[in-house]
Amino acid sequence: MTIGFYISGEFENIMITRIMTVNASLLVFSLFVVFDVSYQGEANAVSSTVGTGGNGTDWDKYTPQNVTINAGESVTWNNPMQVAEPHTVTFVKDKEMIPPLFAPFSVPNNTEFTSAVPAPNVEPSIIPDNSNPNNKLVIVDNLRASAPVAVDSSRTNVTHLPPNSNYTFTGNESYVNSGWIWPMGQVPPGAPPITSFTVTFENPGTFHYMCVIHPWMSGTVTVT
Ligand SMILES: [Cu+2]
Repeated sequence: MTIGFYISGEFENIMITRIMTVNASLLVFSLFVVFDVSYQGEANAVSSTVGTGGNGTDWDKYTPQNVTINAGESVTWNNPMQVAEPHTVTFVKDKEMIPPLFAPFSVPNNTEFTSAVPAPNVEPSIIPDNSNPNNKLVIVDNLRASAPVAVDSSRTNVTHLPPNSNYTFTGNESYVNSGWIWPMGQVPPGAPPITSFTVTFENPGTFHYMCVIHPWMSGTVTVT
């Protein structure tokens, strides 16, 4: 890797994207190993169940893709896949709120990173911070993409939800995410144990959602 790559801002962005992509699995695994999470009970009032992903050609679809319910009812998403591929259920009010899976954060140059997992082949992604010579950039998992979270309409109030949440959705939120939903029994060691997400819809409307891992996956909930 040469310093020359980082002179142009555009090249830097390309490199960041590339590094983020290449190191995606490794970083996620590392972070999941040190996550400290707790369980919440499954929701009891459920009126619809939607599969996130399936098998064969349905692996990147929500089934059913569109559901219609009454206000006050709930939808529960699970992951019926036979391989350990996660999906998310993510309501995004506008495109700016689509979260990157990884993001660079600036830290002082003397910041040291010590691996917290016994695996021998891990290393943080660190590149120069061209906007501040005293700092460097470390590329980390974006919690907003990987964990259950809700952000209000002002984008300033962030609520971190427990795994397998039952979230009550008003429809005004700028962002609501399930976190990575794994198939039952296939949550990787140390990952947040998320195998479902339940949303209770308070108000009528048509609500679109997507998967942040596979952004071409989409579905709708129509509340009458
Ligand atoms: Cu997906």
